[in-house]
Amino acid sequence: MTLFLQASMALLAIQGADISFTMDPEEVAFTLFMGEEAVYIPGGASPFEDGEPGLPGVSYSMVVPQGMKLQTVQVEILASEELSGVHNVLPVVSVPLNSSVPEVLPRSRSYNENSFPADHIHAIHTGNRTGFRIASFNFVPFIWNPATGKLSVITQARLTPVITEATDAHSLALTDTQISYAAGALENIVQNPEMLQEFAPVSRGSVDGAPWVVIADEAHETTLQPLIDHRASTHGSDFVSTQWIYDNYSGRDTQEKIRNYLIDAYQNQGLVYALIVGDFGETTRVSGLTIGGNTMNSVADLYYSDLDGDWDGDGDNKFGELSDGLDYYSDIYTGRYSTDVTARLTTMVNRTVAYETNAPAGNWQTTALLCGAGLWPPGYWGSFICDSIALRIPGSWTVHKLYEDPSGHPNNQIDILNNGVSYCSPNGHGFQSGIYWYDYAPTDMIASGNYTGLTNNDIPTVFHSIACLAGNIENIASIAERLMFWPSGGAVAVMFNSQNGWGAPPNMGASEWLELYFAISLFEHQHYEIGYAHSVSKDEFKANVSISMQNWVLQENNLLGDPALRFIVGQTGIEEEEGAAANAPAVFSPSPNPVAGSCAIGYSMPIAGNAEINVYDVSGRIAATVHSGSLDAGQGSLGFDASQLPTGCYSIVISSAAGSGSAQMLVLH
Ligand SMILES: [Ca+2]
Ligand SMILES: [Ca+2]
Ligand SMILES: [Ca+2]
Repeated sequence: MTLFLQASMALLAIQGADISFTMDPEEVAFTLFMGEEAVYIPGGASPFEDGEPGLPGVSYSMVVPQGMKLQTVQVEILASEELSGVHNVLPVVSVPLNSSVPEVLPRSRSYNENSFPADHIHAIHTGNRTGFRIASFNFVPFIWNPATGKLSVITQARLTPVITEATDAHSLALTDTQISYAAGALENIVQNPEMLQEFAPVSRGSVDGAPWVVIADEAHETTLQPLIDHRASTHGSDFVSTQWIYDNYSGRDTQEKIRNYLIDAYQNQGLVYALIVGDFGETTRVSGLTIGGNTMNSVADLYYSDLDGDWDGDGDNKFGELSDGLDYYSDIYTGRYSTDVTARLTTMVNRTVAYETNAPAGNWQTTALLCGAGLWPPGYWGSFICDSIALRIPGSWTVHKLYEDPSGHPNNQIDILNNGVSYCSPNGHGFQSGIYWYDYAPTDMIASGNYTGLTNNDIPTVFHSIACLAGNIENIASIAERLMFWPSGGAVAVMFNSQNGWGAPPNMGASEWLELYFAISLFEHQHYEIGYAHSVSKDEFKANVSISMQNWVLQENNLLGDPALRFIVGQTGIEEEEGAAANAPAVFSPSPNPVAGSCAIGYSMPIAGNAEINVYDVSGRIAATVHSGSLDAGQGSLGFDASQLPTGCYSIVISSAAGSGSAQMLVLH
């Protein structure tokens, strides 16, 4: 009865928490693409499938009481406003990052109707995140008549989430460590973090089981022993052989036996991290996820992180399908050493342990490398996502930006990596053999043709990319694997895709969103354990964005490396210190604001130095550069002409070696 009472009180708390939606019509912005209009709102993405009108929506997520789920969301439209003009809304189009944009865009029957969308609420979802119940939905605040082109925006609405008992929900008792780790992630994700404590799973305090395990063939135990010993001191560790698992756990195949062991250890022994050793084969789950005629047929290690259900809800022995009822929220943190070769495993073990115990000091710890190839020139570039990531990296860091444009690209990325880079985001066209620039030679970005030049073994890099196939471990040695096992240098962790990465030009595609959320998780939320940052980035993406090909991207982006690996910055405590913040520059909203033509942008520099002032649009792209070069200490003002910028909401960002600051600008024409 206690449980029922608690749920009832919580139900009231949630139902009292109506969401008051407001939107300034001036925040709606448009970009022409292939003769049609892409529609933007701040933080928005279109939740519709390919061929549907690409009107954007905003997502909301919340923690709900144990045993409950989000049933529906009632919408009361309080005000709307018709936008001027006739609007020709671009359909949603998902494009693999190594393919061309189709010349004729898909177009659904919705274009023949008189009102779209039929429903403003989409993507209602509830899942289990380490015992917490997380609910989310997407609200599309538009009414469009494809026949007339009239477009209205809902400017004010009341959204009422209605929760109900979930018959399939199970209650777990988890350890304090498991619960606090999950709560720490969810604080930044849900709209009601003040309810996390009340709606938490039951605590069982602590248990005897090790929070960190490595799963491997028993033949590898000796090779792994230095890492097992190291993790004994950092987290508490255990070696679990695949032979023991296969003998003691049931399942349809070796993969399911491993997962059933993980479920048992998670529910009963306080498991938090699992490092799985093995190349493509008996330890890798191949996903049968099919979306829009594409089947993944590649490795999805999320199978071992999201431990709800059996990933084959429809019972057809194909895993990870839309019909299989996945909730996509990680319950533990997993990573993989993708090898069965002792020498390669030795390299990974030694590099991981040395990274955490013996890494040299130096500027490499706060240096990032962002590479952006032409994705769909001349209109869409990998530099867009790189610029969005750069905004999330602390201003005190050194950020190398190597960007391709129609005249070519820089080609010193291997030298920069060898000089020392703790985080690298190489964004280009991917295949198993590497990630490539567009077609301006030389085309190797990080690929089989140049990775052997890496000599950064004592200062290895964490990689994350949107590229296609670069993390396909089915291949004998994809570039992700080569970066991990190349003995002279490369990576200490790699997060690449096992199948196609997906874009949605001219908007950010699903792969770019995940890439951005990883940067937010690592740099802004300072989740310095790589496996944790990787899982949390997926949780945050799932909870707060709804977009075509999202589930695909969540399955295919796998971590090669130890999930408990501590990012170098998290080891040494280099963070945004108060002293640095006091010296950080500031920028102010322009005068006048809103602005149609010329304006003045004020700034403040506590110390003299080089600074950049850029204007970013809502998707994080640089729309204009106001200043680049030295500025004296003190307050000043710069002229800026906004007449070339489309109507919309922009961020003005000042960054210098001492830090960064931002302000908002509204452009109205
Ligand atoms: Ca299935
Ligand atoms: Ca889950
Ligand atoms: Ca392989």
